[in-house]
Amino acid sequence: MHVIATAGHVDHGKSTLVRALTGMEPDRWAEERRRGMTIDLGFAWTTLPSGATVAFVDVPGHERFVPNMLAGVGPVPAALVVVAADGGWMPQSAEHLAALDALGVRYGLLAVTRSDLADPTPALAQARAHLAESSLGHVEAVAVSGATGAGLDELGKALDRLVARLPVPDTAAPVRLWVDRSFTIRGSGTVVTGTLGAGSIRVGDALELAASHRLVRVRGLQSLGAPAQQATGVARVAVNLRGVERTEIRRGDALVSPDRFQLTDLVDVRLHGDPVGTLPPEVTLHAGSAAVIASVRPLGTDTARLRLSAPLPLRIGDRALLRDPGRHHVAGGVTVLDVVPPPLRRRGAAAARAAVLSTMDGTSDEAGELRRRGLVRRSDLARMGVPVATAPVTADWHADPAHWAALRRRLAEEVARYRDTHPLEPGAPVETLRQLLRLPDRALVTALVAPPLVAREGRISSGAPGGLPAPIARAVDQVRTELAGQPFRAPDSERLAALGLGPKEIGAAVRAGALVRIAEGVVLLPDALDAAVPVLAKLSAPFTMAQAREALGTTRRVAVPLLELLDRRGVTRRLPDDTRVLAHRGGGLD
Ligand SMILES: Nc1nc2c(ncn2[C@@H]2O[C@H](COP(=O)(O)OP(=O)(O)OP(=O)(O)O)[C@@H](O)[C@H]2O)c(=O)[nH]1
Ligand SMILES: [Mg+2]
Repeated sequence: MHVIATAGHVDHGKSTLVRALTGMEPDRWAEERRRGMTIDLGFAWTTLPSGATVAFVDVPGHERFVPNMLAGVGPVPAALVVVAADGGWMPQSAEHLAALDALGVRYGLLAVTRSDLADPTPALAQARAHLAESSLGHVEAVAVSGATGAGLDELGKALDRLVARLPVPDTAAPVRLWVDRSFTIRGSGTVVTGTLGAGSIRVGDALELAASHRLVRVRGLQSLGAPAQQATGVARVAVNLRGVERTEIRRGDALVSPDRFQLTDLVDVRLHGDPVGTLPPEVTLHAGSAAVIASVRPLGTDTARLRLSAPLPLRIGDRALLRDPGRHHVAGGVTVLDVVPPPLRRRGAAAARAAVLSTMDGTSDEAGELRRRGLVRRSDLARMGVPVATAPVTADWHADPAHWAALRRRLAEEVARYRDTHPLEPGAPVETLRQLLRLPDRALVTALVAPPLVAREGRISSGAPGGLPAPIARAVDQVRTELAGQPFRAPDSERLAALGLGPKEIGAAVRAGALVRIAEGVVLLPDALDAAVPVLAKLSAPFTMAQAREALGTTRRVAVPLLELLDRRGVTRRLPDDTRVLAHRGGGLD
């Protein structure tokens, strides 16, 4: 299906033409028919000679209803510009064309209507010249009469040529359905309609009410008046929603694929149209079917920051329109450059930001986005409208390579600094490092670890073996000297204190592998456990604790925990009568 919006001055024959083409009544309201004037959007559809289906969004031409017109045109990629042969180019012809131009609509067709009332040639030439200056460019033009039907066949063929040129949207794209109507159907509940630009909606889908992030369920679907299981953009769709009251959703709201759009009230944009400096401080931003007040902060010559009166689901590259409602003036179109722009706090930040924005054009730029943000989650990028092709640094985090390398250097520095200030600890805690590096996730700290750094038990250390502070290393050397020839004579607590080996120092020495602790306050050299085996092997089995203590040349303070440790390691085996044997496991202690 294709969707085309009408455009043109009031009473120039838009609705009459749609009626003649489709046999349907675009003016839905009694008041519209009574006044002979379109007030709100109308919808009608037909099959073209080729068999293609085209739906029309018929807009009002009266200047008072331009906001309605914009709500209809916003999500539609093509336009049928209507000019009356007897009216010629008029103010709303110009305003509607300015709107199409601002939105960057590139596909269009000109119909000169009421050609039974006047020679269409001058109006046609005049209108084509105006259109040629816009984003529509050089378009086909057809003279028609809604009254006599003259030119309608011609127009049908021209419409076929137009729709054949329309770009094919991505059916896998996330859904963003800008609501243009909402109503209730007895027995079904709330129904909303809109123009689906891309992606697919299926019955049963969960969608999000963008403004509130509320999940709603698609209970039923219609397209062109017929029930459907699925609708794929571009399409006119009516969505029956479960879990939402009619009063909770209205024109300007959007139904979106959950988690796929950034809801934002602050955007940086490039302006196409009036110079930024001539914009009033407040304008109306029209995006999709939404209209919100936007305060303008000029940044560069054609870039600005907009603060929106209500958040909208916007993405990088979106086109929208700025209008000064007081002056009935379309100030221009905008291309969204950034939906999560950085705050401008410091002096000179605005100028710096303008320089950055001057390099951006609203196309998805993964490398640029990473460069500007340093670190960002894949899901956040996707919400901004930037699909990610590179590999994450960890989990769903993506990093700018230069930023990542700098973080890696800083991590090494911080680990070294921590070791100097906390010599007794086995490395810097990951959480401390996360805070020092101002990282949003501990997983990033771990991901930054590269040799010679090592991560162990929630800490990062430089990994250099034997990295004991000098006083502890000296004390351990002294212990080694004193234990020479009597490896099981563990120093008593007094001796340890005299050597400066308190619990913390002993902990550090144990972690460094310089001592083994067999009980609280009882330390031996690391090879003592191995050395005990041949000594015990010389005893006749089974042996008692007293025999073992004597053979080892030590006291019960050492012998008891030492044998218990050997039991636990399966080197010795304790029998029911408290004697022991060596387990037969061929030597080694590991
Ligand atoms: N003779 C003649 N009258 C026409 C033709 N097209 C429209 N009209 C008449 O012109 C008047 C306005 O036509 P509409 O179709 O309502 O115009 P519109 O552009 O939809 O107007 P708005 O929606 O209010 O902007 C109506 O009285 C139509 O009957 C035509 O081709 N020939
Ligand atoms: Mg009309």
